[in-house]
Amino acid sequence: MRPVIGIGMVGYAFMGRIHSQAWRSVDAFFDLPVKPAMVAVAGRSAEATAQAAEKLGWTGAESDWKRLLDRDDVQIVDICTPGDSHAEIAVAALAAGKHVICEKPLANTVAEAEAMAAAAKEAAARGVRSMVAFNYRRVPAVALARRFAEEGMLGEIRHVRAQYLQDWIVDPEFPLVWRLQKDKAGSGALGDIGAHIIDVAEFITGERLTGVAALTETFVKERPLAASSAGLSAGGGTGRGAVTVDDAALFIGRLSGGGLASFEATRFATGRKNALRIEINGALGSLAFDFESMNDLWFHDHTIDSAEHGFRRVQVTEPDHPYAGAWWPPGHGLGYEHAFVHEMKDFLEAIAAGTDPAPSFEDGLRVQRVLAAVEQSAAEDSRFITVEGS
Ligand code: SOE
Repeated sequence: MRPVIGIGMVGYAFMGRIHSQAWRSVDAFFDLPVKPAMVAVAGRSAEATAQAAEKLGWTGAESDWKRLLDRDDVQIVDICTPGDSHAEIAVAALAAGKHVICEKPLANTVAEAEAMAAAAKEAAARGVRSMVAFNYRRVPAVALARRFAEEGMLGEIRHVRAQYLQDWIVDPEFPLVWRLQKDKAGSGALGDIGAHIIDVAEFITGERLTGVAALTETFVKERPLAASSAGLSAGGGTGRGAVTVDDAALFIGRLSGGGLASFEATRFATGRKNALRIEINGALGSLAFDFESMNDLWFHDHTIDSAEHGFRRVQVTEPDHPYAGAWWPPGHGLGYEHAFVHEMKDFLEAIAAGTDPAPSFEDGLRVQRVLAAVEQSAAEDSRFITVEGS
């Protein structure tokens, strides 16, 4: 009999739904050393939380997240709330001896992220683990890209070209949901989706962004107040309010290995739905990935005869590819939700092995420092800003 590990999740909107799906599936597809139990979900309204628990597969419901910390049957706290509550919940949960997985970006400010990283370090000394949920690292093609880079197939990295393009708020009448409010979300496209491409770039290359110069813009400055919101759809109410975050962020940067990088995060790329794209050019070869074709990784081997040069499509659906073998027969492919299952698998395995999972809160703090440097640069006429701690 494997030991049971109880999970308490905070928040049940878009991220809570997908984390629930991951917790429901992970034990069915991976051979885990522990058995996850979906003990309880916490939210503010008792009635709505009970309904969410029933729908999403949680045994219990709590109308105050603090009650999860008092429960002996909860060993993991999974934070799926907007960024303004991450620090408070994570620090309290770690102090209560709960392992913590927290949605990205880690926090809304560098100060909050520092407090979380310090709490995580102190907790790790007591065997309590923490992880920030940068899910795209665990898309098989992205994990394979890292493997290629680690194996030296790219050689010295000269360029990273990363984009995260969405278009869900192009309509100026789309309401002012929490992701468009600085006090709730910290920043806009920058923190929400720019954070992902910073993490993916650093993950694949194993390098750090050491400094940036940036431009940000808010194209639609005022929107209808939100009457309701679910996932990325929302209904407008009466009255209007100011958009207090960026709609788009562009920045260039230097990599710790000497390469140059460019990043673009926008919610105004009409026709691009969830295009997380990255191309990396090394001295020996290049990689290209686009989440809109997430089962493909494109690889160019620059060491072969130039007559055969060109990008080759690797279909990342085979048993030898990261995570893929646990799922369907070769060639059948995966979707958005699978990376979250992989995240839970790796987190549970690290807890059982007594090792620190990645990305750590320290990694989340580093991304936060890049976000802060981008904001500072944009506020100072694109002045080049050195990333703190790099
Ligand atoms: C909204 O922009 C969002 O849901 C992000 O918050 C997620 O992190 C990303 O995976 C998809 O887009």
